[in-house]
Amino acid sequence: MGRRACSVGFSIGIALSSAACTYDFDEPFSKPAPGAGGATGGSTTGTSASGGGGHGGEQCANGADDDGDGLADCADPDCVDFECVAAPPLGWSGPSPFALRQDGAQCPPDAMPIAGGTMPIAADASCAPCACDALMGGACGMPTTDMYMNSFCGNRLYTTLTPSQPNQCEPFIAADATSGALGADVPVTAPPSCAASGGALDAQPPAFAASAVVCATALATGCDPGQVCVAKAGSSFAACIYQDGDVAACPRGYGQRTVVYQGLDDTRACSACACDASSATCSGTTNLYSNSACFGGPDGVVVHGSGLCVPFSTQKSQVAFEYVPDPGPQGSCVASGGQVTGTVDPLDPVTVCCAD
Ligand SMILES: [Ca+2]
Ligand SMILES: [Ca+2]
Repeated sequence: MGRRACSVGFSIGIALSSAACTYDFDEPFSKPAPGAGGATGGSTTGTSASGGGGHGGEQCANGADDDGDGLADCADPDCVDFECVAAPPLGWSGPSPFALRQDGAQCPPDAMPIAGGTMPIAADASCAPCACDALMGGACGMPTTDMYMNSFCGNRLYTTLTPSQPNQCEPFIAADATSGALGADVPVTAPPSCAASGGALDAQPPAFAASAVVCATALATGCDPGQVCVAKAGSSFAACIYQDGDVAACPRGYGQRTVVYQGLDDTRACSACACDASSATCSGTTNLYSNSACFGGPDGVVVHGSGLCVPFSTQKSQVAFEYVPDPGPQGSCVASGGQVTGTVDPLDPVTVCCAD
């Protein structure tokens, strides 16, 4: 049995594609809803970037004048932890505080964290071995027996016996020179099957090598043209600009490049277990009698498929044979499958470029 493809994402309002199921990661980062960040005000980590709520009730990254003094965000002197800086190059957002491997780091209230991590860890995965139950079903056909005119079943074929049904005495007219019998293989007329089991995936949940968070403050306002209102980076954060996608080169002055992925697509699974019953065989014997009623013990016993020529010398023309099948088909299945397929791939990259 396989495992569904899964995606793991952080709840940041960005839809993840092909998310057949979702892992719940412990979310180490604050996630204030846009415009409602004041609810988490005060849960700081003592960095200068954490005081998003200004003095006097002004929230500093929501684009609004919250305390009614006519000044919004960076324009409001209450927002001591925010500042106006030169706007980033075209196509980039920020600068915003960025933390890498800073578990528990809190973004300023009203910031919209872009949380994720760097490259995924190649977690171990294995499949339980595939196994096959005993053979079920199938059917065997009637084997022929060739009667030869010499005792070593050479090329002097006299006749071929074909039973009409098993366990039935069937007379035939023997030639005087009949002296050897060779039984053909018993055919498998309907292949049997086996129930497969095993193949379950045993895998560690996917994880990032390092967690990361960008404290996006894209809504903040209150600066002159050509500038943007941003949270000041602190000791736990670097000042960085960012852009959706995996951008190969960072702008001048922001040369520290990190690609943050916002989710992981886990398509690991096990290939289906299968059972091959093609090696199953049928068997049986044909008893040869020197009378036409299969009376008494047989005068020759042909084991089908053995390749052994059975002496059967008779001067009587009225003889008989009886095919006695073994239960079948018999044998065992060969299991296959149970191989790990799929990968863990990062989703939704954001390129973060931090100041040199
Ligand atoms: Ca505000
Ligand atoms: Ca204000």
